[in-house]
Amino acid sequence: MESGIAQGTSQRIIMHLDMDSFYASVEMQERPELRGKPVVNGADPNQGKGRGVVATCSYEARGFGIRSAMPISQAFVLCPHAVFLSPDFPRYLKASADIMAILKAHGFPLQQVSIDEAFLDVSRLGTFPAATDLAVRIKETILAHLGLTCSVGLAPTKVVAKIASDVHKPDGLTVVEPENLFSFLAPMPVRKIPGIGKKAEADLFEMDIRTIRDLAAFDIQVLIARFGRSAIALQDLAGGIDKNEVKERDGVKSVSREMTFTDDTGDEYLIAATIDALAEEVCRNLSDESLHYRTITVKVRYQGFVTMTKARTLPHYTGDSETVRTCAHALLRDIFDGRKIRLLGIRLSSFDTCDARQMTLGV
Ligand code: TTP
Ligand code: CA
Repeated sequence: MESGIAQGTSQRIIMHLDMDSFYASVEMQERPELRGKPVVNGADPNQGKGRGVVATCSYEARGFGIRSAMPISQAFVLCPHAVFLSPDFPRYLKASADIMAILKAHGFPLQQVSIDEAFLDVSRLGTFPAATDLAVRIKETILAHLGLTCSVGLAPTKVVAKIASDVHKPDGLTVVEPENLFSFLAPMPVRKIPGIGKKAEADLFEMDIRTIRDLAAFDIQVLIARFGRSAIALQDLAGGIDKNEVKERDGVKSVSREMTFTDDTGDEYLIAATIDALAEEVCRNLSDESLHYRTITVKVRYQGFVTMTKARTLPHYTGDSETVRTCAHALLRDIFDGRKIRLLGIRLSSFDTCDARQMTLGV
């Protein structure tokens, strides 16, 4: 029995909250003169000769056709008079932590899924109107405290809540009650289903499957022959079936922060700055019990998804970010082999949960 389910009903109510143009909005909040302007956050455009990509951009910049992950040189061509800013990760990590604290304060199971995105299982509220009221209050609180807007989806499943939060961006609130679930999903392009990327979309197009309705109605045996057994889960999602629960983090035994780079990077300055920011962030709001955290683990995921971690246990851990920072840099030096890095993470944990000499390789 799931803890979040309202008594006497099996109806789940999942909230997905996603901040609007997150990095750009944090910048615009702190520099009001940028509001209303096209703001592009990412690599240096260098008058159109810059390498690297756009991390994100304001909605005004999107009006010029600029998008995340687009080459910065292309963004410059589309809107040369945009304000181009390089990312300031520590600020975004701080805003992220503040947002998650606001969400957590409501006491519902919370799963943070990225720097600016989280699920809440609010089934306990019992009805969608009550959940909608909460969503409005959360949006107001985030706006009042941080000056940032977000978009929220409410639905009976995680996947649909996530799709819903994206429908009326920015500053949206989209509610999909169970009786509207299939009519909401059916006309959407298959690409809206998380996990369906460009490649899978192209494969589905070849089979003349374009909408979620097409996918839901397609012969499952043919889908399995093409995509393997994962086709079953895929077709379930298309039919609105998704039993995934909101998984709370294990906040007692460890605390961790990770950052995925926009572009896999070998830039040692950026890597070092990210370690600094992660160390700072992972030490924020540590409670007394976290003083048991003596093991520091650094995780590096290289291009190609090979992941390495290395941990060190300190004799007397005090929880200060300087200690974590220094130790994390040393650990990184041990495992960094010059390949481009996709993701960096730092984890603090108790002695019991981690072998001090641990070194793992995984994919
Ligand atoms: P997203 O939530 O995907 O995008 P966003 O918040 O900027 O805009 P939206 O209103 O559409 O939600 O990503 C969150 C942050 O993650 C984003 O502000 C910057 C960063 N990011 C990158 O660095 N590179 C990327 O390719 C993407 C998609 C995001
Ligand atoms: Ca976002």
